[in-house]
Amino acid sequence: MTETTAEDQEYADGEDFIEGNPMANFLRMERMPHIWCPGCGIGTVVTSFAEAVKKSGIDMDKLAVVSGIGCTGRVAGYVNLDSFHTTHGRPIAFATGLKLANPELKVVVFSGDGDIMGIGGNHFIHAARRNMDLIVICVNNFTYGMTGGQVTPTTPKTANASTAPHGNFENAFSLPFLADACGANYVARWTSLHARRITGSIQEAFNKKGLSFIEVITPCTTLYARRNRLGDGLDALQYYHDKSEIKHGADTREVDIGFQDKIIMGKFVDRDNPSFLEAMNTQFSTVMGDDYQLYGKTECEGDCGE
Ligand SMILES: Cc1ncc(C[n+]2csc(CCOP(=O)(O)OP(=O)(O)O)c2C)c(N)n1
Ligand code: SF4
Ligand SMILES: [Mg+2]
Repeated sequence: MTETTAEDQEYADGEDFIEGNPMANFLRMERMPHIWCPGCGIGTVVTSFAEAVKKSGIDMDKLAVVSGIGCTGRVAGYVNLDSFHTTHGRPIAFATGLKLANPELKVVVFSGDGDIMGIGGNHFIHAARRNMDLIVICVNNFTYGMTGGQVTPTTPKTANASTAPHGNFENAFSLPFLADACGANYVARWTSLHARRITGSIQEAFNKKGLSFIEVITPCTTLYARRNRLGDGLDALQYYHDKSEIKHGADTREVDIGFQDKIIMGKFVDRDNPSFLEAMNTQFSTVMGDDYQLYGKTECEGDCGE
């Protein structure tokens, strides 16, 4: 049993705390066990997220998680927050509505590569273009895990998939490049081996305005790894260990990932361009002057019109 630290105890909010499981207050324990396969990395990303929530001291009543459909989409059902398990491809659209209806909320989209970059790709590029005040965590396992291992927009070239039995020949999206090019304020990539780095990035993202995008490369052991004869979850972590390199500030045009090739990771983009809410307040204040009441004041601290 894990030892309970003073920090855990403090976080635990009294009686609800289940001794020995420092994550118990963060999770809907009644929904355990989860559905994820042995060696799957999604749980690691959830733990890193929980750590970030804990360390940042963010008010959990002001934090919401939105997922689409897929193995990663299940996250929304397991976190003990206001959370929404929406339709496949639509979590960013849903999250945008949530944020604009209640700008006080920190809204986190937590979903898969197929969900956010395949069917939901259009929502992603426009949210990034608008620099919408959202945190988007994309669990990139290079496949449609839940539905049987089909090719996604991030499947590396030559990799085998159920819809590419002779190897994928399509170009893959490089997600950090896409996010950067579309206008996101913060862009980072890690693998699930780099759990503390993921936590650090999420903590940073909590303090950013505009769109923060965090990609986490993590194995789908059951469909992607098995089909490509890459071993189990531990073998995936070994690959991440051997082939990853941290390059903060790297040019996102140069961070694409080939099959079992090197993985460049780090914080690539950290800028403070006006977020959607800031830009809206600036424009409307300029046009309407004192007749305009700033919307979502916490976002712009009352000086958006300057
Ligand atoms: C509109 C719609 N299209 C297709 C599906 C079927 N579907 C459910 S989950 C999924 C794949 C999810 O893949 P990804 O987002 O990468 O998540 P993962 O399972 O890999 O974590 C698909 C295609 C659906 N539920 N709804
Ligand atoms: S099918 Fe893949 S992504 Fe889904 S839980 Fe299993 S290992 Fe994880
Ligand atoms: Mg996926």
